[in-house]
Amino acid sequence: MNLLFVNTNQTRMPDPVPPIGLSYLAGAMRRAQHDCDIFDLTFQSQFEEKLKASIRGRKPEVIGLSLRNVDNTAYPKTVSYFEHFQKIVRICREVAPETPIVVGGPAFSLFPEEFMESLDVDYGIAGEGEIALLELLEKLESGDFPTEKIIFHAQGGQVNLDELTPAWDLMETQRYFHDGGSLNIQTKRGCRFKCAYCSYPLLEGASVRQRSPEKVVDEMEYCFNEYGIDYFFFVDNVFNYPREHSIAICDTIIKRGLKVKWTAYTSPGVEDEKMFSIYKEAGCDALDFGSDAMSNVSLATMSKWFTVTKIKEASHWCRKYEINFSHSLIFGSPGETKDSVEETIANVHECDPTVVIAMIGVRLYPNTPLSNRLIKKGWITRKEIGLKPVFYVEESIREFIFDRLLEERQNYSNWIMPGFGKKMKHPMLFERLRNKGAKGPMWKMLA
Ligand code: B12
Repeated sequence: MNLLFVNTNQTRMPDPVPPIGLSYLAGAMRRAQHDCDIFDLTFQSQFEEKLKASIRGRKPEVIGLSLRNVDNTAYPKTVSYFEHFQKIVRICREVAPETPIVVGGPAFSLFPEEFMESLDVDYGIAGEGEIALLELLEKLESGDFPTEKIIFHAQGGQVNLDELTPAWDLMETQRYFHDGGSLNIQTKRGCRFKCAYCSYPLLEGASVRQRSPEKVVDEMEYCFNEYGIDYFFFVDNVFNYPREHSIAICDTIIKRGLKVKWTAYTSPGVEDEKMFSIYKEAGCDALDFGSDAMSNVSLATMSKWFTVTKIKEASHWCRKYEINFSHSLIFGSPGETKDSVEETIANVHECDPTVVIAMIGVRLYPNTPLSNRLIKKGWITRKEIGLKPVFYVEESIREFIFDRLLEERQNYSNWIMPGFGKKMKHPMLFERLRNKGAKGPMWKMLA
């Protein structure tokens, strides 16, 4: 079939993110002989007329919209992208009223019912798209229109990850690399941890499915040779779990002599000196630890499975092996007190990270253990956890926490607080740095 995918994401903070979901999806569609194109909104501020022209010119049989971010997940300066999605759907309907519109992507997968109710689209696929979309297209092609409007593929895990093939040729890959400082790649799907607030197991499934290290490094080599990409972002929820899998990838990079750098999300729970030393040898430049807190009480209430000791160790090894590192923290989780806040702040200083990314408030998503607990307690109803973002901030510290963290940010240049705008609001500076060839996550350069 003749397909047009639209990457609806225009967020450029902290960096423009190459739409890897669409890249793998289009790769899978092409393998099944579908003819695909991608209309990408990332680099287009005035896109209305161009999108219309693209639909008129291509005359797709199906339009696929990828919805990545519901909002910026930052509090208190929250930005919602819902009206932007509505506008895109309106344009598609206006130009091609008869063409089926299918939506997918992480934003949709988190709120499938809510989006289906509020967007004028025909079908939605929640979860990974490679198999589900192929099945849907087969049905549409044969005129057997499914009665179910939402197809759930979140926990399925039927996609053979060794068959993933990116379709970067359909996008401005070089521009993404220049403006964003890396190209992304995925080595596994799923997350087996049960952090109280987290949506990742809901998005990708609760068990980990791994891609063969050889295939991962084949993809890196391909991107290196084809596009000159020498800096990668591993988009896995937790790159260092399973530890052996991440090490096998590093060993393969080293064995093949691939001269690349990379960054990843990691957990301080799985680590030892050997791991960091191999990471460094394989080109690890920066790690973002999803630590969440640095007080054992707060870690426990968020159902984290590591302690402050492990966070300190991880920080120590990063410093020893000269790996840039950040700790991402969430202040205000249930049970947070002034003492736990002060303990976390003191430990941040002891860990001495390149930066600390501090968020206030826990964004609630449907079906997470935390949301279920809060619904049971009567703090919120399921219906209130919707497209309009809700953040939990522990009542007893609400007054105190904002001023306290702003004080840290004032005194220490390595405190980044996305919910307060400011520091992340220097696009000109970012642009200058990228023009000078700066690679890797922007936070590295903000300290
Ligand atoms: C890695 C990551 C990042 C990295 C990205 C680095 C990079 N170079 O790519 C960084 C740290 C930069 C980042 C930043 C942000 N992120 Co982020 N990120 C992720 C993460 C962990 C993985 C995304 C990913 O690449 N997945 C791998 C690809 C292959 O999967 P996929 O995109 O989901 O695509 C599959 C399906 O969704 C589906 N699909 C996709 N499109 C379509 C289209 C159709 C038609 C169909 C049928 C199917 C389909 O098929 C694909 C293949 O199976 C997700 C959480 C998660 N596990 O999904 C959060 C996530 C996407 N991020 C999120 C957010 C909020 C942000 C930020 C706004 C945070 C902030 N305040 O800075 C920014 C925005 C950046 C931007 N420019 O858009 C949220 C979005 C939901 C929400 N609350 O709005 C998520 C879901 C995390 C969460 N809180 O639950 N992020």
